[in-house]
Amino acid sequence: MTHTSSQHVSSSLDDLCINTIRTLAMDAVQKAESGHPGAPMALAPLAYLLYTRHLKHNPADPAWPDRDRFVLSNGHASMLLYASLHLSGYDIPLDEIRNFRQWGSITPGHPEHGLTPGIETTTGPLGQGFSNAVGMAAAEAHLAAVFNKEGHAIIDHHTWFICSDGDLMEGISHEAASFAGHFGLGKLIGFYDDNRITIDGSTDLSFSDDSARRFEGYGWHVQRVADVNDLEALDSAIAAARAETKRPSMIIVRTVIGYGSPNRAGSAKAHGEALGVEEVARSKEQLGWTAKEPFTVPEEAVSHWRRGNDALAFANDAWRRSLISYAKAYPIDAKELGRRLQGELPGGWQQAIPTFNAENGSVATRASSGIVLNALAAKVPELIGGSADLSGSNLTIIKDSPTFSAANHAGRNIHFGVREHGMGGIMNGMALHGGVIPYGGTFLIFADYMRPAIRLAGLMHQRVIYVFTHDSIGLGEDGPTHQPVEQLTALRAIPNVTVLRPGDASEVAEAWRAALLHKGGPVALALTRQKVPFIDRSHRGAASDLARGGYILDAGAKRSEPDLVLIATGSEVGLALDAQKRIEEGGRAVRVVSMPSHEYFLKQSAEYQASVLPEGVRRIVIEAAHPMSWHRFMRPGDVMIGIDHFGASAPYQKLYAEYGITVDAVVAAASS
Ligand SMILES: Cc1ncc(C[n+]2csc(CCOP(=O)(O)OP(=O)(O)O)c2C)c(N)n1
Repeated sequence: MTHTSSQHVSSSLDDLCINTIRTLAMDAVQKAESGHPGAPMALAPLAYLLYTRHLKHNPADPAWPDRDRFVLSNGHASMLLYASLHLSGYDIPLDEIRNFRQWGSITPGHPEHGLTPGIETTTGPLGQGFSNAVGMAAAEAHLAAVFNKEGHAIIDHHTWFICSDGDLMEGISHEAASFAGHFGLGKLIGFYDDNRITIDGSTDLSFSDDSARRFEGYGWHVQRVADVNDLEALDSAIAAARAETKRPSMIIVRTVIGYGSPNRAGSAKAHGEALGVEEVARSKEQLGWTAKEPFTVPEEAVSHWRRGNDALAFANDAWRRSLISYAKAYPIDAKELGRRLQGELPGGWQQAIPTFNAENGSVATRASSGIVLNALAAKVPELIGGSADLSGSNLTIIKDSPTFSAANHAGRNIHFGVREHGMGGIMNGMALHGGVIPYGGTFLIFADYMRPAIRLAGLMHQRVIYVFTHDSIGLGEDGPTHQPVEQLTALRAIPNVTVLRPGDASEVAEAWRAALLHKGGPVALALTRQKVPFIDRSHRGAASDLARGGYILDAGAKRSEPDLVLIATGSEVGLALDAQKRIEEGGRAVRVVSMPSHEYFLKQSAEYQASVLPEGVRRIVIEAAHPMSWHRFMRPGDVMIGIDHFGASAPYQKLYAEYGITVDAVVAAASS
């Protein structure tokens, strides 16, 4: 939205609107006796200005696809958002503000995506929101490049964010900012709340970066505003930021934390605790707020906040009309865009999934993954992603697509650079934006570098796909720094994260199918560097049973009820089949269960689970990883053949032999 200069002058009505945020923040935190009043009180003018004059949004239709995205990266200032959204007319009743931070409310301590209308992403862990905003801007740039036509800018919105000292101290903000500068995300506009206060006190204690030069160094367009209360200065900085279309913009805004509070303003005491009843009263007095009742929302403030809502609704309608004319001129593109924005997969995509045989299937699972990804990418154009500088190892390149670059945002191969954490946050932002399904690769060991973003993908139920290769000591010579041990267990421990460790090429194909069909959470593929044998399934369980998480791969020569079950994943499935043969030579009935996913298996009925893993039958689990996540499938007397110590630098065959992850070890355990 552009606005005439007559609106730029701060009026007493503007002040009333701004102070309504401040008083709601004070009151809500006071009532909850917990929360963060300082940043909302400081940033109220900026939020007011953005929501009423600059954001292209429609409170009546929070899901409008071409809306501007707004991210409050310093999510602890959530009351800034809740108050602004309430005052803008989003469906957040005042009672919800009264219930700030309470059980069952839609106003939790930190903003949560999917819970509250108008909240684009879950923020709180500092730095994550920053990277989400970068991902949203990347998705917008990509979709605009793919779908916009001459005279039809059907995807054309900005991504705005506010960040704080804490966000800028966190390393992920460096990764994401560097990415945004390099890839020329010109419709990304950020504000840095330069209040020089963190929890411990003044930033003098720990932070003396020259943030302006830092962002200039990334290739951002940087401006300063000396006082957040100067709406005119903010407005003109925003106009300049909009005019800059090739570079992301950062506006460094000087604020005073706890603005309005006579005894807390400018001090760390304003950051994260209620002001106290008396200080709230004093602050209201200082702000010229006359109402005595807490949670007072003056009618003039509401109507002034919403004065532009008709125009916003009209803009939303105009976009819908432009979509109709786009559909007339470009019916195929319009249908495709609609499908992608709905998150629906294209018809017939599953037919693209290749099948493997003994000739082409005896390869590392990372190699079969690269083949499946390329076959899928041809049919699923919303698959877009890459690797954190390991594309040749992760095999994540889509061979017939160009590279995503500042000059060509239509490319689907994203070189995330050596920025795993940034990649995780950017992927979350892309998925949240919609219209794309992001994937990103690195070595499984470096999942640790992106773990906070993976956790948020789980929390936000986002469809992102991780391609984690080099998934065990089986990577060999790179040694213990690169050999994952506890990572599978650690990923399995994150709620709503699905880990798939396929055992051969056929399971890899099924793992990708499952990853694309999987809605409501991230999927992590764990893939080998080393070759694994193709598994002949003519007399065995079908790879499609991967979708059940665990299944009877080989019922044993006798096909009777087993007296021993071998459970294995990934590269250890072949080993289990070899061990089965040896143990059965001794006359026993041995079943091999392939268990590529704990999460899918635990979703099956108790009957199914018991039919695969019969109670009372001894189990040996084989996985070249830490045993901790397997204990729930193990009973007294069962054995895990795994590894609970760091690996070493040597050829992988030697490591498996030295650490006792061998057929002999399984045979020995079977008779122990
Ligand atoms: C990754 C992470 N570490 C620590 C915290 C806890 N925390 C919340 S706010 C904050 C710092 C507050 O300073 P600033 O970011 O400047 O916010 P302000 O004081 O301006 O509200 C910290 C350490 C967090 N939310 N996320």
